[in-house]
Amino acid sequence: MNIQEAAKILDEAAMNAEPVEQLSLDTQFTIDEAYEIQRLSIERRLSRGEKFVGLKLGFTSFAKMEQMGVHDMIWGRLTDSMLHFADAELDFNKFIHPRAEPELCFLVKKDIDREIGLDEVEDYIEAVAPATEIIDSRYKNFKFSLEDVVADNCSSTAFVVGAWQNINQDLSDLHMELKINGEVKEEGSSKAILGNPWLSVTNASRLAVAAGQVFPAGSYLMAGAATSAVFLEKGQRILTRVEQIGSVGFDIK
Ligand code: OOG
Ligand code: MG
Repeated sequence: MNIQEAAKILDEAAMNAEPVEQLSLDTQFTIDEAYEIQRLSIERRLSRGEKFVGLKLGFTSFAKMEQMGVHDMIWGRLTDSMLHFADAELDFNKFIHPRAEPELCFLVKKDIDREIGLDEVEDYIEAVAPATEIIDSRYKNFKFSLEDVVADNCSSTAFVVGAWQNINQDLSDLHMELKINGEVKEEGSSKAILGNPWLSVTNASRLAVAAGQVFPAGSYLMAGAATSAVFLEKGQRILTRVEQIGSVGFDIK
């Protein structure tokens, strides 16, 4: 397949909020090629003036792997056009079929340019915040293979970050919930994120740095969803609450 052409198709699908057929339906490509398509599609955004602001991990929880029928951790790139803060208003019409998931976001303190271990994460991370990721697969019916979703930058479209909190607390078993219009739609524990969300930092350092993607001081790392994702509709208020860490809400207009 033509990797540049694939990157263009996915980039334009995101820009126009128009879904496309899964790339894997008519051509076979490898995971390495999928990451190259992802890199090139992000290059297109950067060349239009967007800025790289961090990374996300996906399929760090069994709930998500089961929901989407895939079985491997994946990572994607975040740009400033995806970044929002508490009480943001997001425009439903900019999305194809958005879904929300409750997450934790880490703020990088020191450039992560090599694989780091669990005993080092506190030297590299400044703070943690409650966050919601909005994913919006560019593929029709939100259906994809692992290679498809990696090429599509892991369905990244937006993320909403709450107030930063100190990291000197145990993050391994915090209750997390996603509320829509005041009603709990999904709930679980931060344990669902790889058994311990700090492992998202070590895994991101392993995967991204091996692929040549450093994440600098000041960048964000979305740790992956603790629960399945929920489809969104116009007019909703979405809130992620994490025990001890706090809440973050936004509106979809
Ligand atoms: C892929 C993105 C998965 C997560 O937190 O597990 C993800 C998708 O489900 O479309 O962001
Ligand atoms: Mg996610």
